[in-house]
Amino acid sequence: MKILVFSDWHLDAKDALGWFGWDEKKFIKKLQKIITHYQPDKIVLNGDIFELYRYRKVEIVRRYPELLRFLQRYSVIYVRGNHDSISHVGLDYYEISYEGRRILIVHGHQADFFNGNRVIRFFVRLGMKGLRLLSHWNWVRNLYMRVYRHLDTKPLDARKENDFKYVVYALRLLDKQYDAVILGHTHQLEDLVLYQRGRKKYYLNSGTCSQGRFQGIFLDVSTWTYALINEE
Ligand SMILES: [Mn+2]
Repeated sequence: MKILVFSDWHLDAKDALGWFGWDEKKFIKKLQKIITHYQPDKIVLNGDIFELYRYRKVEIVRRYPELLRFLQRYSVIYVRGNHDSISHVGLDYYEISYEGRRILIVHGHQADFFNGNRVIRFFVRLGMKGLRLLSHWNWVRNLYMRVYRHLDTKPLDARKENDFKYVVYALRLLDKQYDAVILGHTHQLEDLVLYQRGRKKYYLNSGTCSQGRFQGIFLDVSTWTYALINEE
């Protein structure tokens, strides 16, 4: 049982506020290469794949027809994140039980007070949509890009920003319940190996494929090995 996990693509409508930053064809090529190399049984898209804070789903689907068609050739599981929590497709989390091991794949915003709160998410979405309406003004667009860039790179300096809460969240789930917990949300590719009563357990984070990054997690449940995928 082999899985590939990706998250936080933030697929957009290819406008000035877009955050995905990949040429569709190049991105498909990259995906194809990774899939050929790892031969996964399943691909899990672990949240924030669609940027629904700012766009309607149909606008995004129209802009990335080849990518979405490409994904249909594989066994793909969609898990919802905070940016696509209103999506009609997708699960809140995905669980695998295989050969005595339990794996949980969940986006991770549940660990964060602001993003985990449905009411706050509603107002953020409202604000983002409003911002988009005003984005034909240069200064609004520049302000937006500055704010978003700040938020996006923030978790890279985790020690300063106390993003330890995601590790703590994962550790709680790993205690007794799971053998591996895979999150996204922080845009920070990371791994942590721990041993509990002789069991080797993993906390993994699938990072992001936005802004020219290409990150993800490969997990082979049978051999109990994993790999961090991190390419430009
Ligand atoms: Mn998120």
